[in-house]
Amino acid sequence: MTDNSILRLAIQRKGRLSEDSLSLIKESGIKFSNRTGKLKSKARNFPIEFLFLRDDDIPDYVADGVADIGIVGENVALEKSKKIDFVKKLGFSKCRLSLAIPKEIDYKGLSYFQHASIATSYPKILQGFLDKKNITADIHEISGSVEIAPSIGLASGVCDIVSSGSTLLSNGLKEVETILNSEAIIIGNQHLKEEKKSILDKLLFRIESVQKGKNGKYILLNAPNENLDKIIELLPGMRSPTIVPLADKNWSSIHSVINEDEFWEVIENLRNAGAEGILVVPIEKMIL
Ligand code: PRT
Ligand code: ZN
Repeated sequence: MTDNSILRLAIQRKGRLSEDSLSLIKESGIKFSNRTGKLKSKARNFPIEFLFLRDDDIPDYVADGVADIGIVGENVALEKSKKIDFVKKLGFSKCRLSLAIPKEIDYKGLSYFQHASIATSYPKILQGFLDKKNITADIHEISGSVEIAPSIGLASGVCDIVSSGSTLLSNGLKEVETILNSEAIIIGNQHLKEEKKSILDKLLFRIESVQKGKNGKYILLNAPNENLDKIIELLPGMRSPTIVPLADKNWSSIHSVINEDEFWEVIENLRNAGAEGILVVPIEKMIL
């Protein structure tokens, strides 16, 4: 009988997802032993158990309920097309699934792939894309080294994962269409018991706090009192900024939180509004 008081999380054992998945768990304050070679581990201070698996197997295990949730790339979750929930995007292991062709070909559009052969490890996602575009192609499913297929005469194009693009380049290929943008996600079993759901909610709350902390910066600055209103307007903050009087009674210190994305623009505007001694510090976690 399964133990409903513990949530089972499947993580990639070794590969591109492993390190960031484990860091996220650690940053969420969950402690566990992670000796290499171990296939299972229980957290010491949170009702969670880890299963370390090959990423391709994780959607199956989650669909079957052997694991309750798992961390995989969206590319793998979609290709396996299992009955699973897409619970949360995690923002790491970003890559794209793209179509690529020999670089000397003058590419004029998707019609290049009409009746062509395409090598890929992602036949389902590719078929779905081609169907939508009314293209009929011959899909060759291969499990690895997809990018060499054109040079050995196996296919006239490939559909593969691209990150920096250097693998395509070194195999004489160029990227011509993006089919999917992917990142790591949490997938979940569709029939989680209430008890497990509430553990998952606690975990998600922690993960969100870590993510918000990463996006936010704590900012401290000094401003002349006559410009305070103008400066406060420039700072979105969590609710409203903290204002502390300085020894010089014409000046105040302002503390707030700003978003990483708008960081440089805000700083520039603050300086123009007379802010001085601007200090920006990272936030470890942010609870809203
Ligand atoms: O052993 P296991 O089956 O668990 O691992 P795996 O070898 O199948 O997967 P792994 O660890 O390579 O990748 C896990 C996940 O990381 C993938 O499913 C993607 O979601 C994500 N990811 C991010 C990538 C890449 N970046 C990536 N660059 N997965 C693969 N690649 C490969 C790609 O296949 C190609 O060969 O890297 C090459 C391209 O990289 P660039 O930088 O040269 O473009
Ligand atoms: Zn794999």
